[in-house]
Amino acid sequence: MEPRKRLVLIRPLAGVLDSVNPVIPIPLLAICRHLDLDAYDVVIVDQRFPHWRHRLERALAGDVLLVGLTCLTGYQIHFGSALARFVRRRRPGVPIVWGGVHPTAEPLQTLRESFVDFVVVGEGEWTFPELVDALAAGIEPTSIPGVGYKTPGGSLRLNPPRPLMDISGLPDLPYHLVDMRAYVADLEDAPFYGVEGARGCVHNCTFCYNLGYNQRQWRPRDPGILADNLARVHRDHGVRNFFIADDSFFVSAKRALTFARNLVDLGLRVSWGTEANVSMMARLDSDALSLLARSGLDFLSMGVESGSRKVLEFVNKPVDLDEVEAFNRRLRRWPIHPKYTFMTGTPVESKADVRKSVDLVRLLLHDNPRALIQAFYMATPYPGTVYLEQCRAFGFEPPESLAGWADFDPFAVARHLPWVRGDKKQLFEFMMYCSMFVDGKVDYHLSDSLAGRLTAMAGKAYRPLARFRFFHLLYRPYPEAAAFKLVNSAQKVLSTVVA
Ligand code: B12
Ligand code: SF4
Repeated sequence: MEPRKRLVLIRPLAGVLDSVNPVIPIPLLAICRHLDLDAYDVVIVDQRFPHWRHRLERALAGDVLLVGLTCLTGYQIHFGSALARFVRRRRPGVPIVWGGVHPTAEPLQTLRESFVDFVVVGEGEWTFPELVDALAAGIEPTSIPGVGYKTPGGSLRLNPPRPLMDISGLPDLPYHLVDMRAYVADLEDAPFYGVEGARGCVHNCTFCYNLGYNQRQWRPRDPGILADNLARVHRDHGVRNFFIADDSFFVSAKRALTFARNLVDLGLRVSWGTEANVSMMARLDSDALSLLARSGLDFLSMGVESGSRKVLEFVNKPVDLDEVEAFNRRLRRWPIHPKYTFMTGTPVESKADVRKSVDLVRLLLHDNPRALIQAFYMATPYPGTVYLEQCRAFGFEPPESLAGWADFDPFAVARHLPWVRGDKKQLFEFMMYCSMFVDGKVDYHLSDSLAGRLTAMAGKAYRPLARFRFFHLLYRPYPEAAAFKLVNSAQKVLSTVVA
């Protein structure tokens, strides 16, 4: 038998706090689902763990066929680029493949870089194995849908896109390719992200990647297969709390309830959470909500985004604020945490709009003691979104290179947004930072690691002051911002030090 060629797959760090609660590298495991593992030796290197460099160096010393990196827009570009340069220096002849949400949205810009040889656009389950086989056989991937490459003359080519997959029968991730203990060791309370229930969404909020990426098509996995997936992870790895990493879980109420019924029938003592849309949840009757609670549904992350109808209209968010208030009150009967996401910083937003969001948060937290809010992240014009085009009309100019997108993280994007200046900048940044501490989310979501516990303790101590400031919109002066900014500016420094 021929010795197996090695595929080195890297999950770059996505920020200095990214390793606090390491989430299993779903994209990298997903692309190995249909790979011939008898023919290839896969080594996954996760930069969130301290031994990553040693592991990468050892992996690169073998018979390496290619190195693959996954990348979102934002800080992960800093770290991914530094890692790709490192690989290029160590093993100049080894092809480097980039995939993920960012290379999908900006394939040609990504491919232009000297440390990128191929990009995979969209889903990689089939494209990646085909690319791997082509490279192993020394064949140019000119006819593989979803691949971008450089011609020998140096011009950039994008093959036609690959149609979206049918994921109904999608098998479990090949969990054995990572050391699962590293991802579940700290998960006493925090949920394990590592199970996919569906892809896509039927809505088209302007700021979301979905319209471009999933073309508004919602594709579910079979509810029985999904329940069995949870059962296997529970049995084999002792995981008790799950986050089902979807964009929108409850598009089909019938399927969601079948899944819940399956969990109950399996007798699993697990808890789970996922993303949901308030109006879809509000349609469910009491029997349905009771069944969900019995199946272990512990939290629902639901996008509200703003308390201002003007802002909601601008971003095309399908939210009825009266329905949100009513559903939040109704949900009190069940032991389910509603977790609302908000954002701030859109070009049409005034202080009066922000005040409406604050008032809504006060009401939601008051009416349901289990309610939590997500931090008010700065609305970010991600590539491939309609929101980016809306922002252009307000003077925003998108970056023209891969490196330019590295700052496109909610914590760093402000300097690219011409309307976020002076008083508004202070207001929006205040909302982002202060909102992290107004409820119990730091206790609820951080892992049991030392870093997680220390962050939770600091957050708890700051909470009374944060609440007072937040609900009175006391955003000037805001000296605490300096501490947050220090953490952010460490990103760039760290990315140059690590590679
Ligand atoms: C789980 C999740 C998280 C986790 C883990 C993120 C991480 N960095 O690992 C947590 C909670 C930490 C998180 C945080 C954030 N997230 Co998030 N998250 C998700 C979520 C719900 C699932 C991701 C996932 O695993 N999908 C399933 C996998 C299989 O799909 P995939 O990643 O697209 O991978 C496929 C292809 O892209 C391709 N592929 C991917 N990588 C590679 C590599 C190679 C070599 C190849 C060949 C192919 C390939 O093949 C895969 C299989 O088909 C997505 C939404 C979604 N449903 O995808 C948002 C999403 C990725 N998050 C998003 C955002 C904005 C954030 C935050 C900035 C949110 C915030 N406001 O703070 C932060 C910071 C993220 C960061 N910098 O790391 C955006 C990204 C937008 C963008 N342009 O990058 C998304 C798309 C949500 C959205 N609706 O816009 N997130
Ligand atoms: S409802 Fe959520 S997932 Fe769907 S388009 Fe809007 S933001 Fe994206």
